[in-house]
Amino acid sequence: KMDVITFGESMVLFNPDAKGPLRYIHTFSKALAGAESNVAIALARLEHNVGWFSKLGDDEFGRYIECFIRGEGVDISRVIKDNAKSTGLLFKERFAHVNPNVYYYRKNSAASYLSSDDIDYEYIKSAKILHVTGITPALSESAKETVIKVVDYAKKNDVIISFDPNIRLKLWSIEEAKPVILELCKKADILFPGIDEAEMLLGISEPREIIKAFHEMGTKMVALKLGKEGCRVSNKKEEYFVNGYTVKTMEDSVGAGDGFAAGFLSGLLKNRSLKECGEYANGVGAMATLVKGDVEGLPTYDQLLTFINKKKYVDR
Ligand code: KDG
Repeated sequence: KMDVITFGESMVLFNPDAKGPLRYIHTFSKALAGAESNVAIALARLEHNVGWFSKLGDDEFGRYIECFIRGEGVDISRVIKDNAKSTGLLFKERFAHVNPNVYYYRKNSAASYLSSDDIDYEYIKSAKILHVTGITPALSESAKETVIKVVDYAKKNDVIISFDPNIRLKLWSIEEAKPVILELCKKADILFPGIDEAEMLLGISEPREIIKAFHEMGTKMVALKLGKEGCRVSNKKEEYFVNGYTVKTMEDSVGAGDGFAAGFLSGLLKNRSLKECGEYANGVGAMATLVKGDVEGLPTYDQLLTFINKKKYVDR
């Protein structure tokens, strides 16, 4: 049985080698981006059985993505190739005073043509947990329909639904996003909202009230991300605030949320207490920010335990 299956668009990320407006940038480093594959890679490093899929162009960028994700030990057997479409790209633009700015080149990408006919439903059924994000329904009508259909199917077959709202206002407006994301929040067994996202969705900013509102909607477990403060986790019966870990130099905040989700899911799969799941989540999220790139900083299980002070660090 697969521990976690996830799907969603992965893209080739071009990271500028210097700060400043892209028109003055001459060199970029190639890397991998995509919220769902970030979660898959994080979970694979934490020793879980994970599958990820998407629709890729039959091009060099698609092959790069496949090789990278397969190389991390993730099952990519359900990846679909579309030889008439291209793999999506994204460019980051870095400045000293704000989070990185992102330019997407993903309109009409292969992944945006993902449709419910592409899905291997037996594969979905073979997972303990299905993880999806609010990025996929923003890509196209067919991608939106696919996420909803797969979630409904998984739910009917007793697969646990994990959902990260991941609201991307460069892909759709809050008016378009809100009803779709809220529908998915209701279906979720485990939900990973950021505090700002919760505010956009519910119009509430107090963590306890946010959690109460999501539970009333039907969500069983909520791990509310509070940035560097940490998180508040609840399963209706128990609720805790879990302190975050301070990092001295944050290299790249992108990917922290995906690390957080993976850390939490890993804790659940390892039968840890709710509070420990929150600690794993905070730990993996913080470690993701230590290295430039979405996935390069993600820890192995041993590295995570050392970071959260549950294991002694041996340097030589
Ligand atoms: O969570 C990180 C993602 O946002 C990043 O990898 C790019 O998937 C991406 C997106 O759609 O924004």
